[in-house]
Amino acid sequence: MHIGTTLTNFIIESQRKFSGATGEFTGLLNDIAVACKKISDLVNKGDLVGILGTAGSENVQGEQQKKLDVISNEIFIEALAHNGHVAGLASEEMDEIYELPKQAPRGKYLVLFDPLDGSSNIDVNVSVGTIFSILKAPPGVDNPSTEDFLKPGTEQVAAGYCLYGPSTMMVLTTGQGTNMFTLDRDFGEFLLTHSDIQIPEDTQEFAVNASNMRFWEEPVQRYIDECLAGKDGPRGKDFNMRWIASMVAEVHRILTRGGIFMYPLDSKLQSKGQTGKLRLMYEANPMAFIIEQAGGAATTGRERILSMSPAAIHQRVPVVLGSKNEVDRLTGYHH
Ligand code: AHM
Ligand code: MG
Repeated sequence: MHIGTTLTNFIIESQRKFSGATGEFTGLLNDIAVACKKISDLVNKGDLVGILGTAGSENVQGEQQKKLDVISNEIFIEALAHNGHVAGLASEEMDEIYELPKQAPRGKYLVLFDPLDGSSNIDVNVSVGTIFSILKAPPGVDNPSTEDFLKPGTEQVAAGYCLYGPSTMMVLTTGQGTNMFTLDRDFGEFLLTHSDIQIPEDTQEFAVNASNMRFWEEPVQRYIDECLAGKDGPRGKDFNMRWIASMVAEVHRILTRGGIFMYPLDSKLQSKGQTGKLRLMYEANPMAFIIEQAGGAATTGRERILSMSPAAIHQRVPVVLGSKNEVDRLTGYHH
């Protein structure tokens, strides 16, 4: 597809190959793009429209002030629940899966999303993003159950994220490579700006929250120690480090110039009864799909993320993803 084509046109063209395509998928991605454009607009306006700050606080009229991640969640539901493209929704911001209103037409997809990932960055004007994962809904079921959402990542029909950075970008995979679109604000369309991204297999850049170092497991300690030892150590090269604390921005950097990102299991998380920091269904799975489709790898350190059998909507998993040779090395250290 030629650079500059619109997201909508790109999807229509790629759907043409499927004889059974009804246009519903195109409609769904359009709904998602609309939601992301609205969130992008709010993120850009920031303090001008009073949407920063924590939920629970009150404005001068005594009204509840909403945090941007709550508003983003509402924007997503509003954009998706009434158009007949989905049968159910699940979000980081909702404890239970979202059942569509009775009168809303049902569609054949399920969407899981993190409406605003990296929320700790909102108030300091650093990049945040939206992550989404699309699954097939069970046919003929009006109100899919939680179990219907609990499918391994290999069953994702599509996955993507929208990065609200200096420019707003949508990155999408439908299982035929990973493509990047940039929002042209003048005419409100996402335009294809990079097609078929390939992540370099090797890298000299890692991303990890190093303040957790003393809580890591031995294989992660070893891997990072070796990177830090630089040219004179076993790796024989110097490494650079980045940590934005926004997974979307981190993954975007890796797609652009390679690198390894990890949020490994650590004893601090374990002491809180957590099996990782990031969530499998709407963070790890969609990002793993995008990364694999760009030639990278994504594991928990022990197993491939996309092959995991999920047990709960908000299940947490350790995440290691990015340049293939580095992910393989760290995964090898765990075995
Ligand atoms: P969130 O969904 O509450 O925003 O948390 C997920 C984010 C990721 O984007 C990022 O990689 C990580 O949490 C940052 O964690 P930390 O605060 O330990 O740096
Ligand atoms: Mg998140």
